[in-house]
Amino acid sequence: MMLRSLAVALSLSVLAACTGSDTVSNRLPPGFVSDAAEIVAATDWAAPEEVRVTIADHAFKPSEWTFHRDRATRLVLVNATDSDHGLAARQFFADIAVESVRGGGQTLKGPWIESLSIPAGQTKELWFVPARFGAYTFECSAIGHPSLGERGVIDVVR
Ligand SMILES: [Cu+2]
Repeated sequence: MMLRSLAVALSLSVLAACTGSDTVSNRLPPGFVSDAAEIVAATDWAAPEEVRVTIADHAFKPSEWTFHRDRATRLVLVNATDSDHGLAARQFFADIAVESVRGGGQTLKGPWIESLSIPAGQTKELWFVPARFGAYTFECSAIGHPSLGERGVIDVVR
């Protein structure tokens, strides 16, 4: 019994480590949009296009997201579950210019993001500009969640 509790506690801490932080960088990660700061500065943030997504029942709803290149965008991620989730989308992150990540009582300024957490019951907002056209995949960064169906696709179009 003791061993079983220990194993559960360990696996929970591993999950927390994988989804528990936002990594916003002000130093260019390899392959990311190099002029992201300039793009953010030149963009009007008064009325960003909003895409709203809810995480529930082991899924992102909707799971197909369409964004418009060069448009100020606000991706609202609502975690309607009592567990932690995260957005893993490395190639998509490489192709956007990030204004900020908002939620949990704080605002993290970009211009580059490498990981995004959506803790239990919280709402996170990613304010960004898609800087390249592309078709991408994304998935939850919590271990085991993608295989339960927590994944999807992103298109950046004209
Ligand atoms: Cu998840």
